[in-house]
Amino acid sequence: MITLYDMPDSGNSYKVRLAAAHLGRPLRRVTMSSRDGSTRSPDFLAKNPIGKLPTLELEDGRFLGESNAIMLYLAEGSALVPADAYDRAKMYEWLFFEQYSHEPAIAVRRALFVYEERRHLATPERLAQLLEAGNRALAVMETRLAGHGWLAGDAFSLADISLYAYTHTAEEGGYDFGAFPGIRRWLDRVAARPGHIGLAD
Ligand SMILES: N[C@@H](CCC(=O)N[C@@H](CS)C(=O)NCC(=O)O)C(=O)O
Repeated sequence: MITLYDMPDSGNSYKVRLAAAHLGRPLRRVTMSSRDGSTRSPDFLAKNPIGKLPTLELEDGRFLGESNAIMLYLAEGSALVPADAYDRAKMYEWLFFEQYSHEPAIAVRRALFVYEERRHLATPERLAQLLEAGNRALAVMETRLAGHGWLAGDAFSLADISLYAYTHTAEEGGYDFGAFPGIRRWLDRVAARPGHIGLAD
């Protein structure tokens, strides 16, 4: 069976578990933590040189890092990857957006609130900068979701799974969905999909 090295409270790890649940792919989970130094151990760095979770171990012993790359590997040939070339490229566009413009603000601001050991990094300037950057990302999503059911093409795809992972916890980071009704409705639609699992599942 494929093994997922993951961190229970991490949206990046959750993405992979959510995609696997929708695909009906069982995963053996090895739970790790960024707090105990295990992601910097020589043993783990041999699996993934950047020392990050999630990391996937294939049945033949090869490894794969980066949450969106892992999802793409697991979902290849499935309905979670649009068959149409343009829709597929739009899905990739959202996956790159998620890593460059969304997660670095939304996930990081939430972490400053949720993790005790990060509180000292939560200066007013940093919080304001992350709020502005995160709201900009949420506004981009709202523009799409105000008039469409899903992010890429007309069907639920990896784009929705990837962006759901941290968007659904954004309020814990102080983001207000008041100006983003399309995102709210989309979050409900994603959570209502058959096969959906929560962050803590
Ligand atoms: N771009 C990576 C980011 C992975 C990442 O930052 N993982 C964090 C948890 S969310 C981590 O492994 N932290 C532990 C550490 O850096 O030691 C991905 O999408 O997988």
